[in-house]
Amino acid sequence: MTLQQRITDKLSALRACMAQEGLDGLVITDHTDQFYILGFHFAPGEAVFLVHDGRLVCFARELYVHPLKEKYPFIDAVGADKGAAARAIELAGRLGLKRVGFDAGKENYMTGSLFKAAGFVEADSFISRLRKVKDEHEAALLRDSCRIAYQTYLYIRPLLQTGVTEFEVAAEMEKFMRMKGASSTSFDTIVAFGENGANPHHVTSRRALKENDAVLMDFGCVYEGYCSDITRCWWHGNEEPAEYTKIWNLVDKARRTGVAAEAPGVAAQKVDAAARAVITDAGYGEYFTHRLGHGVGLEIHEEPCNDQTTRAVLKKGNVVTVEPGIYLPGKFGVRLEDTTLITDTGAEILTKE
Ligand SMILES: [Mn+2]
Repeated sequence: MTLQQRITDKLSALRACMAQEGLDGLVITDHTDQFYILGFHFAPGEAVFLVHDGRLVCFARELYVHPLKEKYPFIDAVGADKGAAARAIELAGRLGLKRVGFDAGKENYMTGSLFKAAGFVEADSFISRLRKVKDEHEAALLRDSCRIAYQTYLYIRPLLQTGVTEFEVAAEMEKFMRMKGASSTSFDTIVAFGENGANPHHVTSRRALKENDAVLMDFGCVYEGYCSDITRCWWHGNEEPAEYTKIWNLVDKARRTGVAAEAPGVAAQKVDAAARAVITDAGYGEYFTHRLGHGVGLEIHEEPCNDQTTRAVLKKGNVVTVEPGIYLPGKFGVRLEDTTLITDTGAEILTKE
C-alpha cells in the first residue's frame, strides 16, 4: 500500500467519525495525532491541520514546508511561522465550513479558546478512537519495535555481572536499541536490583548488583514512531530464595492466563480479572498494586487498557500489555510483561524474537 493510500484511508476513517457528529471540518493540533495521520514528526505546537471533505491542509512552520511538499505532494502544506491556528480558522471561514470540531480532551487552553471564540465545537477524541485499532502497517512496525526490545533482553542478560550498576546496564541496553534502529526509548529504562524491584516505578540508580540479587528490567524503544514495552526478571546467583521462585512462577502463570484470556469481543476488565485471580488465590493479591496492562502504539500508554474499571471490549488490532506483578517491600519484586496484539481468535505475543 502506498503512503498516499494509507493517508487517504485514515482521512476517510476520520471523515466517517466526523459525519457521525455532523462535522464538516476538524482541526488537529496534537503532534502525535498529526504523526498518526501523516507519518511526519512535528514538534508539539508547530503545526495545525484542517481536515475537510476528506482533504488535509497543513499549516506549519516555514522550515517544514519544503520537506512536506517533497514527501506529500498530494496535501496542501502552507507556511505559517506564527498564528497557524488563526490561519486555520480563517480558511474554515473562507471555505464556508458550517461545523468545525476540535479535540476538547487534548487541546491546550489558549488555542482551544481561539477555536471556541471562532465558533468551533468541542468534539470527541476521534483520532484516539482510531488509534486503538492498528492496521497492518502499524502492526508490522509494532512487531519490529517489540522484537528489538526482546533482542535487547537476550543481549543484556548474559552480560550482567556482580558489581555492575543499574545505570551501566541501562546505558548498554539503550545503546543496543539505538544500534538496532530505535530512535529513542519509549520511556525511561527501568533497571532495578534487589529491593529496588519492589517499587514498580523505581528510578534507575547507582545501585550495584550483588551476588544473589533479584534483577528486574522494564523498558522499550520507539521504532519508526511505534513503542514497545517489556519487563523481565530473574535471580542473579545460585542461591535463589524459595519465595522468589514461588512468586516468579505465580506471576508467570498470571501473565500466561492474561494472554490466554485476550480475544476479540472479550471485556478488557475480564482479562485483568483472570490474571489477577491467579495472584489473589495464592494469597498475594495485596502485593499486585497496579492494573494488568495498557494499550501501546504511538504513545507508551494509550487506550484500551486491561484494568479493573474499564468498559473497553478488546478488538482485533488492539495492542495491549499484560504485566502482572508481585512486590514484596524491602525484599524484591517480580513483574513479567509482554506486549500483545489482538488477532482474529486470540492474542499474539509481540515481545519475542
Ligand atoms: Mn508497561
